[in-house]
Amino acid sequence: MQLANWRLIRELLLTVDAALELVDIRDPISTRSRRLEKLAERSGVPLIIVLNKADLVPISVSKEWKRYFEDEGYPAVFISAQKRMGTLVLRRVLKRVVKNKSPLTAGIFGIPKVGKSTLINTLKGRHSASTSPYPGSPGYTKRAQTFRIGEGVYLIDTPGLVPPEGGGIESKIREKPVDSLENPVAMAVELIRKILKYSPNAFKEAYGISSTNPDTILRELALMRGWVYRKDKEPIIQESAKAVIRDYLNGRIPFYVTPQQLLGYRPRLAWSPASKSH
Ligand SMILES: Nc1nc2c(ncn2[C@@H]2O[C@H](COP(=O)(O)OP(=O)(O)O)[C@@H](O)[C@H]2O)c(=O)[nH]1
Ligand SMILES: [Mg+2]
Repeated sequence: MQLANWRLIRELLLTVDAALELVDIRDPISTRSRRLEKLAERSGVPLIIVLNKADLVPISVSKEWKRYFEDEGYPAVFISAQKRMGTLVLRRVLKRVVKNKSPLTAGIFGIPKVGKSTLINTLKGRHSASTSPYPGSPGYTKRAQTFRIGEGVYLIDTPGLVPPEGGGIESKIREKPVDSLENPVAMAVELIRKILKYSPNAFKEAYGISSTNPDTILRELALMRGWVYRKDKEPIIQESAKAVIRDYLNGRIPFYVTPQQLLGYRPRLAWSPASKSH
């Protein structure tokens, strides 16, 4: 993973017409970067909140989070980069925020594991033959790649630029590749507690494990998978800890939070046909 480079991010923000901030819709507050948002604002660049992984939450929750960010003043869309859902709406909102400027270049930002690479692949897939480098300033080209995702629409990828923020468990598990995490067991225990708080049946559904004790969950998962020490057949919980973190990031453990649960805030959803809807 590359180091955060705010100078480079600032340089990129000066180059693009709009910024897409990808967040994980299962917990958008813990996966956003307020520092990026402030920097975009100071650079005068419109920033769209892109709530990704919407295939993992009920549609009503997606609508609530979209509304929550709109109430904060951001254009917001929910998508599933993996299931190719919502990408037409995203293109439409992008064109709207740049007032139909053409050609347009948007930067794609977000902390690790929110789905930036997946989104780029999905968007360029429709135009697979037409990816081409963007003739931009040479300063960022070492790290940023540009893709053409449609007629006059360019997307700049920014791999590894925006660091996780806030210091909570969502940032800790995204700071490094899972295999390099220094204390995966402690992190998995913290993650399991968070998941169970909002999703009490998560581990029953994901692994068939009914226990709600994090240590028991890790032990049982290791035994189930045959991750045991040869000598004494004791479970290797470092392995199950890493599996839990990976499965969580990949969406294999059912979990999400609502604005109401997290912030005590219930966005008012407008249902009338005249209102803006996704
Ligand atoms: N369920 C689901 N998983 C996704 C989606 N987009 C990305 N992922 C998964 O999230 C993980 C991180 O995605 P990646 O594109 O590598 O994130 P990046 O680090 O921001 O580039 C991968 O396991 C993806 O398969 C999505 O829309 N839905
Ligand atoms: Mg990536």
